[in-house]
Amino acid sequence: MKLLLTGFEPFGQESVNPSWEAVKAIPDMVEGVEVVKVRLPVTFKGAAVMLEQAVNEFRPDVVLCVGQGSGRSEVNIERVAINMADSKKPDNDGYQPEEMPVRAEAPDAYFSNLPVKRLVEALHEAGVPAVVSNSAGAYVCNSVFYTALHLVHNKYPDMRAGFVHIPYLPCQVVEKSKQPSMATETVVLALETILHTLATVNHV
Ligand code: PCA
Repeated sequence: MKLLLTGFEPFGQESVNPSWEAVKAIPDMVEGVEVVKVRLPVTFKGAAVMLEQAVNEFRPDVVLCVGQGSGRSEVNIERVAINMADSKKPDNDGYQPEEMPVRAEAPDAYFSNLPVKRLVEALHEAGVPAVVSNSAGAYVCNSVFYTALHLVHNKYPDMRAGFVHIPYLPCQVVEKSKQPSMATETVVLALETILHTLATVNHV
């Protein structure tokens, strides 16, 4: 199996993005799974282009994108990507879309074709707090998730694609009262558990 695993650069006031910290810690080969890692920009246009290029180049069996989910307290396995870019803050290019489609003349939404509930169960068995999430937001993460599923529906029907939002790192919440966080080692365990589950569970 070949896995394209993506994380993001930092954005907003942050100097680190927990998604890239965890993604870069995953070995290039895990239990016979070849892992290709890509760090995406937090830009609506650039991230989608880079993701599509990486998929075209590496032809992965699975694309798993990981992003910082500010305020989230568990690993969130996202169920649905919406065709909506609507941002309260500019991206790292200074671009701030309002109610724009991610892709023109494309469906309103796509469901992840990963076994989201099975992944949450596997994470619980591994001792990692995790839930299925029904919204990936309408910022860059959702756009990347939608782009991956658009590629599944239009170009690579055998590819599987999913998105995982993770909490802040502890170092990011030192001065953010009551904000949840999760250590990189726990997120790494979560990603390895997801990988193991996808490599061993065929179709759910
Ligand atoms: N989280 C943002 C974009 C990049 C990231 O790590 C989001 O949830 O859209």
